[in-house]
Amino acid sequence: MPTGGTITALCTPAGASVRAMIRVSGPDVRDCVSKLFGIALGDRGVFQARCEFGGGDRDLPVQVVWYPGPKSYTGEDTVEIMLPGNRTLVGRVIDCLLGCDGVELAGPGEFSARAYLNHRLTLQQAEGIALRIAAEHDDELEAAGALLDGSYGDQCNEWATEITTLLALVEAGVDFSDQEDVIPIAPCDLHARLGILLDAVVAQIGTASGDRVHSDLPKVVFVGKPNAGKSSLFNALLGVQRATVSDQAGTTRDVIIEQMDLAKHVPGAGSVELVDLAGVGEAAIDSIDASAQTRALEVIEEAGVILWCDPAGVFDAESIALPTATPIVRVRTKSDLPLSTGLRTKTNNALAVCALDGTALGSLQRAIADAVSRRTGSGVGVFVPRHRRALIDSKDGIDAAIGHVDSTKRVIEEPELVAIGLRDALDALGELIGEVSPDDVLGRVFATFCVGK
Ligand SMILES: Nc1nc2c(ncn2[C@@H]2O[C@H](COP(=O)(O)OP(=O)(O)O)[C@@H](O)[C@H]2O)c(=O)[nH]1
Ligand SMILES: [Mg+2]
Repeated sequence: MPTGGTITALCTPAGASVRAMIRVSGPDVRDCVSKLFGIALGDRGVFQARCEFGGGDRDLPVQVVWYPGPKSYTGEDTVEIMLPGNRTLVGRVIDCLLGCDGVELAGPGEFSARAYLNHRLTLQQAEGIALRIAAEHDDELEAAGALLDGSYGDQCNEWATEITTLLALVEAGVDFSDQEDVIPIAPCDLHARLGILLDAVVAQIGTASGDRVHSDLPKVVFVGKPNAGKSSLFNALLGVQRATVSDQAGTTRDVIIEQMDLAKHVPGAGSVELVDLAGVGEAAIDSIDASAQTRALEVIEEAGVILWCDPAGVFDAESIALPTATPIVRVRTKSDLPLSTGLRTKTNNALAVCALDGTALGSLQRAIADAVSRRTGSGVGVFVPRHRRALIDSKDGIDAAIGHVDSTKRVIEEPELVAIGLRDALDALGELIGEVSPDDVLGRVFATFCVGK
């Protein structure tokens, strides 16, 4: 990472705008500003100036905001030059700046990199800035905020502290294994604390872990009364007659799962599993229907996204108990049929679709893609690949550690193996928050565990 010289770049988007901002940062800022604008920079402040181009026959009023180091974004002497957002003018001012001794064009992210190197930003805050700039959705902005205000870093630190503590206790058990009466931590306590940790990390990653899910694809589940048109819509989305459609209530009795690639219709979206179910919310017509309904309710609990199908457009929450945390897309099925008079003006925020002629199936696919991203976008780690990898590695380590703890035993039988898993988990988190030294671990042994006892 190059440091030392003075760098400059346009910080606002290229193109026409009311205002553009050019930033200059580094040791030559004072000289450069005094040469170009005739300003002697003293205390932090805002200066009105003129920038002369070429022979002095034309000049441009600019505003110069001066941030002496180290209390600037980069930690170095910095000015921000405000000028009309015109490509040619911006180009001329930057040319003038580059004409000053020691000034070069900044590389991508170089201002933030300097801020990081000068301890003005943590790595996570720098990532937060990048994420905020690139954010297209509210949840990305929220995640960027959590990186920037440090709350995400605090969270990772808490996990690392807990792992460090547990590691210390487990290693204390190894070191004092010849002393029968010394049990730093009981297997059931360790198991419980690791379980809490694992759940928290898994929630942050945004998908369930290990054997708890068979497929990583989000399950998009069709929910509604018999004859709501669920199976027809399921077939229409897949483009094949997969599920049996009939006007007889209770036709669908099995759980039918098919994969659908949303990317074909929604750029950037992934694949999902469509799950067609028996209708629920009405009295069972026979014992097979009763067990199909019970199974359906179980699947609904596990849904990633619920498509709530109702041809009447009523969406009576009393009729079906739906999980509160799952994103729901309200689908008014059979949109070719008129609504009953009283409901005609009431849309209930539902998406009106018709399985027979394909009306609004594209909108439905986009709605599904949005709901899926809401579902998986629960954690910051989801948006920053480096974090996601580190969190998954950390999760794997905790998983491995738990695998070696038998909570029914009095002592931990394979503390070395537990410790290896915890070390892996800690190393991975360490990548996010900065190194955790072995001294740290040692310190905690003596802080939390009384050897003399
Ligand atoms: N007019 C109309 N009828 C539909 C539509 N979708 C389904 N149906 C009919 O509604 C009845 C029940 O459909 P089905 O998909 O089996 O409903 P399910 O019980 O919810 O799976 C069948 O007779 C379908 O032909 C639609 O969009 N428009
Ligand atoms: Mg059906």
